[in-house]
Amino acid sequence: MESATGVAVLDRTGVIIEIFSRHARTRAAKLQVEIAKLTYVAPRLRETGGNEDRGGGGVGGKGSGETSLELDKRRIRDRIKELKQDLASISQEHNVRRSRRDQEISVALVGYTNAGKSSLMRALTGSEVLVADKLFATLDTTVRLLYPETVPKILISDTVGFIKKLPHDLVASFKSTLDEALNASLLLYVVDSSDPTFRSQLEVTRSVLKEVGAHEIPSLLILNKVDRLTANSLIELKMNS
Ligand SMILES: Nc1nc2c(ncn2[C@@H]2O[C@H](COP(=O)(O)OP(=O)(O)OP(=O)(O)O)[C@@H](O)[C@H]2O)c(=O)[nH]1
Ligand SMILES: [Mg+2]
Repeated sequence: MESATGVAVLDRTGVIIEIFSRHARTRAAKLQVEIAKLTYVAPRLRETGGNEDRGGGGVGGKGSGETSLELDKRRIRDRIKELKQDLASISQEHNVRRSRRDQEISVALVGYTNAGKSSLMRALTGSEVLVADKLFATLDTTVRLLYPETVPKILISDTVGFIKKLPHDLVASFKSTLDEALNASLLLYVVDSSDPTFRSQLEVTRSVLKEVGAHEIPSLLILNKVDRLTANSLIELKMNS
């Protein structure tokens, strides 16, 4: 396909990493995208038996003057190690901030990508987080106070959306999402109720969170985008959920 079309051909994981890459703005997001690319590319080097030019760019980030496969692999390993150290120091800062917030009541918005988590974040906190009709618009968790302010104060966190059939440990932002969720006093599972597959999307979110034990945390189901439903399907939804 690549030689016939002259463009890079990616599999599902490759496409998702590429989307992440295009949306990455912060240092943490960029670091983890590079780690994911390299982690994903390294085993593929073995499969294809070489590091030939991939034409249209895409996932790769090949350096110049790489000659042998072994050398490439060693360089990739070294680079991944270096990037992970950088990222670890950033997550350390996040952990310190999170532990300072330990005494506070916190609510985490979790759910499938594009469900409307950031829109709800805006509505609850009045903050200007990015909302977009895209997969993975949000790549970093954001924490803001519920507004108007309450006593005691309540913190709301917007997190990275999940998606089916993705090895979630490939991209570190999922780890910070999971940490955020684990630390929350309440989870709001946001679903796009106008999507016919919302039940299976909810299941993806639930099962990923269950893996880290976050299913023990009290939660509410938020049926979002009900304005897109017909009156009848809304009634049906109310009866069946
Ligand atoms: N019709 C309708 N659209 C909505 C609603 N809530 C959000 N949207 C739209 O859905 C799209 C995705 O919204 P976001 O809030 O960015 O979704 P998200 O869950 O944060 O998505 P990611 O950060 O990409 O995982 C945007 O185009 C929103 O304007 C709603 O209640 N009704
Ligand atoms: Mg978002």
